Amino acid sequence: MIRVQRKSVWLVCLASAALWALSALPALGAGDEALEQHLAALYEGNLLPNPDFEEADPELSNRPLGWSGTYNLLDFNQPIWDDEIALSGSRSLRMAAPMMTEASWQSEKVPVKPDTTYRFTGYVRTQGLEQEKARFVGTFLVQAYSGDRMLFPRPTQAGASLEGTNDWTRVEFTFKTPRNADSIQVIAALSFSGRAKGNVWFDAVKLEEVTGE
Ligand SMILES: [Ca+2]
Repeated sequence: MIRVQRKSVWLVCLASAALWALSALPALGAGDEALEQHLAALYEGNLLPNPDFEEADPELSNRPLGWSGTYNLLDFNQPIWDDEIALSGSRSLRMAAPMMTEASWQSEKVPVKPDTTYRFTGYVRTQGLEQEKARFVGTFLVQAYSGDRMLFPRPTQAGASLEGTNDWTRVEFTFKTPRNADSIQVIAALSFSGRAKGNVWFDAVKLEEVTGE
């Protein structure tokens, strides 16, 4: 009898410890080595402007420097420079779409070398993201250009799609630029080639040349 009671006490202790551990979960990022390393080296060799979306455009103080979002009057989607939810610093890019639409944020075109391998890394968070026959939703894509001409394939490369509700998720891929490419645009997409609705956030993006790997 006494043994059983001791066992029960142990179980209660274990359950309490488990609950305490859950309530004391560290903030996102702490203990995530890949994320910590990514944030610490975010500006090292990064070709993208304003990669953590903290800096305002000096011409338009309510817009992030180097990035623009699509807005469709019919579908009421809103590109939002979010100052409440962020992975790094205090800002992120958000696309809020109450109705099915095709919408994304895009970077300026950044110069790249042709026939060269690059790596893209960024983070996505989604809330109630639903899609309708879209090729890509809730992810990042890259598109290569020769001057003003968009090169095939379109897009050049894309990350895995995220649907539904997800906490900050890493999206990473490498790609080789086409032989005649001279610039790359990064697309942070609610949806691409098809429609979606819901909320999606983007933060901490990096485009870097892959050397010596
Ligand atoms: Ca940020």
